[in-house]
Amino acid sequence: MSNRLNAPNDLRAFWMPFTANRQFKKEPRLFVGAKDMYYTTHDGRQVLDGTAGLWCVNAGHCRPKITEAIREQAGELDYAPAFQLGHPKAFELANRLVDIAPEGLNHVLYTNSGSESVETALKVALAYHRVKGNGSRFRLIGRERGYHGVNFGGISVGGIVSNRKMFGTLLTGVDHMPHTHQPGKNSFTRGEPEHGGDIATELERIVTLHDASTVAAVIVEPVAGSTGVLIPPKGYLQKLREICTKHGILLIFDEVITGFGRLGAPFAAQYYDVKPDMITAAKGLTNGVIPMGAVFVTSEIHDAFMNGPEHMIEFFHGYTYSGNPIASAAALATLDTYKEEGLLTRAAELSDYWADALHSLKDCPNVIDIRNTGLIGAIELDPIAGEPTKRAFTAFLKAYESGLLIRTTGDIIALSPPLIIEKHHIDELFGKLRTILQNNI
Ligand code: PXG
Repeated sequence: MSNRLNAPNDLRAFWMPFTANRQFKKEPRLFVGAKDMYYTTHDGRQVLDGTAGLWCVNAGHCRPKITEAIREQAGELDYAPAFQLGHPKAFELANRLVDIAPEGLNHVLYTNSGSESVETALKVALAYHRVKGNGSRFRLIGRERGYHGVNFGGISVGGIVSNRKMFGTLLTGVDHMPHTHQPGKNSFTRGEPEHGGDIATELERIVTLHDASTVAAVIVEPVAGSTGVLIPPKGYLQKLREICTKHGILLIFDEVITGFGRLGAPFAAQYYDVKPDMITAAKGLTNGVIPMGAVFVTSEIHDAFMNGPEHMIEFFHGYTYSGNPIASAAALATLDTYKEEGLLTRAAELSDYWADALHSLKDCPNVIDIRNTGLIGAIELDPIAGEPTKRAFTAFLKAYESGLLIRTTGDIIALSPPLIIEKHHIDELFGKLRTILQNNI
């Protein structure tokens, strides 16, 4: 039986997210199945997943334990009110999460996405200073080219122009550090670039400008993902930590992409050995299967709220689906799968092989930079004059036709496969990509 039967015949009603809707609807690309490293398309082809869906399917597709946990939970307890009531798995999960988080990040708030995790963390930061008697700390500092989801707080501290420019004044009291990309100086670096660590001192300048007493928090992605993979230069994150500590500013790592093993440690904070005051997470938390996010906070932050009359709500924030039973069950099964298969550290074992294969594309036409860390890779292409993004989008379409899923942003190809990837998949991925790039797209 052909999988074509699964194709819908009218695509108009769904206004698709971050998609060239008209191009897509002329030439639809639909997935109808997935298993481990491969998708099945509506026309019955296998496509190697070079991106773990959207950086989220870290354990690979349709893993039995996760599927079964969801099935069971749906039949046992489908929903429990999230406010003033609970269910056991949300607590069990929080304990399991804290166990793998950097030391000291002992408490978890649940959300339903990376965007909501960011909003939650920014609100915790503002409220924390207020409950500590420092209500004048209202400023939030992000970074150029940062991606923190698509809600108003996230796009305010974010630094991706096309995600911001349509949406009015955004949050007030926000400033941005410069990004760390130094083309030319750091081109074709493996791992952390040599140059640019000193860019962190720009934070000192911004803090001086506004006065530290007005600054609540700094938020950065340890590795900037969406903008096209910018690896932190040597010493950069350490320096940010120093400056924040010196001035009593909270440091938030947005680990929506880097969390759950992407770099070879559970979190980038551990990989880079820099401890933030909060971590935002989502995606790999449930292997992308069910929407769920989390914000990790230190005991110091949590405990600051635990005062006043005991019958009072301590923090006026939360979602109908915070810690949803089915999402909690999926997350627990995901953590089991990660543990049983050693996936939270697997990227460390494979990263040299990955980096060798990735950097071997250096000689392909129009490749102007290649960068990597853990199981992340980026290939920056020279834009076609007057037609930015077209070269990479063409590569994306050709890859899809040839049975390979890649992500592109601008003229950058970003790769982030499931952490179950084997060496022969890495060979298949870069073999296909070489053929595409050599054809002078
Ligand atoms: N923070 C970071 C660092 C992210 O990467 C979000 C927040 C928002 O998460 P939600 O779950 O609200 O989408 C993200 C999401 C890509 C790509 O291809 C990246 C994301 C989402 C979709 C595509 O780079 N990052």
